[in-house]
Amino acid sequence: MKMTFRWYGDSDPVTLDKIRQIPGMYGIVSAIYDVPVGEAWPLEKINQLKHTIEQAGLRLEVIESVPVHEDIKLGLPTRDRYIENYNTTLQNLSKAGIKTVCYNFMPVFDWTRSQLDYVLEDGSTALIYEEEQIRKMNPLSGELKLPGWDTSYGDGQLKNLLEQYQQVSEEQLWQNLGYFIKGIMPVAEAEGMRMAIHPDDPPWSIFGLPRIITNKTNLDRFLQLYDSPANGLCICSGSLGANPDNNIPELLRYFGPKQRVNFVHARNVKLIGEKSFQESSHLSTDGSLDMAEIIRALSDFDFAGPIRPDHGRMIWGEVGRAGYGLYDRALGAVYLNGMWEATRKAENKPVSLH
Ligand SMILES: [Mn+2]
Repeated sequence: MKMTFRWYGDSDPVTLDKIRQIPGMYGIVSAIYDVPVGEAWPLEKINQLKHTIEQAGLRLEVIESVPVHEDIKLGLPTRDRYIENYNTTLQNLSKAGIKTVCYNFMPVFDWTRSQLDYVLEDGSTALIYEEEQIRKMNPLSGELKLPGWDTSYGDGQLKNLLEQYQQVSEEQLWQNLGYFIKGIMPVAEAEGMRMAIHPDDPPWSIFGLPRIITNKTNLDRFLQLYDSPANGLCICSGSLGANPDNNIPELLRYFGPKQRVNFVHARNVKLIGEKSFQESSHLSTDGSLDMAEIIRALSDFDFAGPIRPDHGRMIWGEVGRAGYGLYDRALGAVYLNGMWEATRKAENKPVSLH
């Protein structure tokens, strides 16, 4: 298990120098943020990012994410050009020595929450999702104010996009995903890369949009689209864990030995009702997930890949990007590393696998 930390680039108030001081920190998860979605990432920009991270004494271990253009998800004829660009990006990343790439296939909206600064009992703030609040929002009203959703679309564009998705059923989205996967995996495989699809967050349909990367059955179906270790998963415990039917340790023990767990997001989530949850600290006692069992499951198949603490609360007066402050995520990283060490030593297995 390699502990990593997400970094949003030079504008991130959580600097690389700070990240480096977190005990047991191995690498960085980052991306190029100033290339428009769908265009190929130039090798120079990738090398520059890599250089900046290495100058700080860390490694660029994972790219999260290379976003997938909506035309690919919609299955439009223009998708071939975007798939070609995607492959160029993968080849350039590979040239720079980066082999793990995370992405998702959620239509229009990435992770979705109803509030980003919900005050928990201890005075910290966290992201929460309440289905009732989300249901009240109508994205077609043109007045959608979705917390944390960075709108790069004009009003008319969003409406247009949502209307286009009215024609896309879950089955159609599977077809479009299959087309994309078959278009990129030969390149990823040839480059020795390990792609990691992030589950939908939350793992159910929102605003009537189809969502398919949601549970074990669908993860299995996804892997069958292209049977190769290059075609793998990011098991995000908080995303999948928002549905109590998803047993995260069981998923890890099922997909891990098949060499399909290419990246792990470890975070806890506290279920507070039907399709509703609060993000909590990483500690098992604070949420609904057994984090120790998740670590044991990773140890069972000697997980040697990258893992990162996922969203954290805002604590100790920190301000910044919701979910991505320094303190609570650093506590999460140390907690996860501590459990890994204890688990490995109890099992007489090597702590370090790299
Ligand atoms: Mn995640």
